[in-house]
Amino acid sequence: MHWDKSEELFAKAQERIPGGVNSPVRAFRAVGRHPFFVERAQGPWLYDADGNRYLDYVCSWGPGILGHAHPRVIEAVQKVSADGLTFGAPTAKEVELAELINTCVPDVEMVRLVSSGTEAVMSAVRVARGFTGREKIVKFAGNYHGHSDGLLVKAGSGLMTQSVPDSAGVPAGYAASTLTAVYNDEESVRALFEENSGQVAAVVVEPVAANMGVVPPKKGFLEFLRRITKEQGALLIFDEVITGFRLALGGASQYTGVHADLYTFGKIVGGGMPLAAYGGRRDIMSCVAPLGTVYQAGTLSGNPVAVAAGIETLKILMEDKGIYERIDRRARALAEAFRSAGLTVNRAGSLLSAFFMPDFPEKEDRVENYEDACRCNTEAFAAYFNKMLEEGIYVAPSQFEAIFVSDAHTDELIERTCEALREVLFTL
Ligand code: KE4
Repeated sequence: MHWDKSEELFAKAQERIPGGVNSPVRAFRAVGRHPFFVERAQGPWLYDADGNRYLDYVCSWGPGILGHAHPRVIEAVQKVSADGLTFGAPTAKEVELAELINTCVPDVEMVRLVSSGTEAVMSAVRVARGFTGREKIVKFAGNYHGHSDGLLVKAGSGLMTQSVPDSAGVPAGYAASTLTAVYNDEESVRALFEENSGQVAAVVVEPVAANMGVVPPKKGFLEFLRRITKEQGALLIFDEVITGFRLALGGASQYTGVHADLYTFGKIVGGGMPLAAYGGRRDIMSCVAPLGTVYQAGTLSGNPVAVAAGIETLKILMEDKGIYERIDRRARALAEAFRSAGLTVNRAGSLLSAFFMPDFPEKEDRVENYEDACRCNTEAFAAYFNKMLEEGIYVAPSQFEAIFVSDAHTDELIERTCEALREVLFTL
């Protein structure tokens, strides 16, 4: 493979765009190489500017559950675009998408469409504060909820203290209202509530974590979060930007049986277009302006083109629920191939991560929280990533991202991937 055209584009891109990319992870810095520039995609395939073809397991970080450029979604977008791209006024299609979301996730009695996952989570947190009249938010180390100031934080020094900014430009004051607990550690949550009794507006959690690599909740953990938030008068927010419509048509509440008060969605709900959403209990969402006093707005919220992509995607998922059995089965086959090579694998449905732990391949290990995940051998991961790319297989360019299986990854392609994995992993 060669990447001359991508190199040329990357040099130009870096002149005008910070790091040459519009989102940091795309710069491939974690895997020690320059990014390829994508020209087009179809089904499970990405094609780059040099004509290289890759089997895509990033799926644009999740939206691509149907594979790229699904004909029905493309047709819906083309058709609706001809009638205008944006009106800044309500449309029937927004109501249709809101009703489809409620059909899939009945807990979402009312929903607000926005343009990114960041905006969805930022808004849900503001609503939780407005509804409860409380200020503090509990999040978990290793969970990512977008780049709003109050959520770009990490655990402060020492135990159970306030969080500190995890980015330049975030005022300490913003971070101070966010408390950071340990994923899968009930005691760390209990202690924060005891230390901040009556002050916690909400716990925001990835019901299956996928931003420290995939880390599923331990048995009883989500049920515990549901109980303690109810006891403490705080809300439970499921950040389902990744898990929504992926773990099941009904997302994490269907997959785990645990029901939150507010949910955020992104990625799949927009069918690959810039559309996300937050919603939940009617009494809580009734706080949102103009109905209530919590302000949230957006010029392109509910954009008709994005809504058309979202509607068509959800309709396809609703019509063919066999999709979930297929993508889960294929992800299971991949997980087994990684495990047979001695990697530590976490999987939830069609989401999985293979961790290069220090004892790889001698001993299998466990990754149950951010601290475990940080023990990974990122150099070994980078070597694996680059060898897989040479094989024409594109996995996420970071140990702390997930592998996403789509319905376009046929059984034959999965088998081909497992063969490549075995070859690559045994030569590492
Ligand atoms: P966006 O603002 O990137 O649409 O969504 C933020 C977000 C919120 N919540 C969760 C659970 C998320 O995973 C994300 C974004 N996911 C990352 C990938 N892990 C997006 C990729 C990127 O940052 O370029």
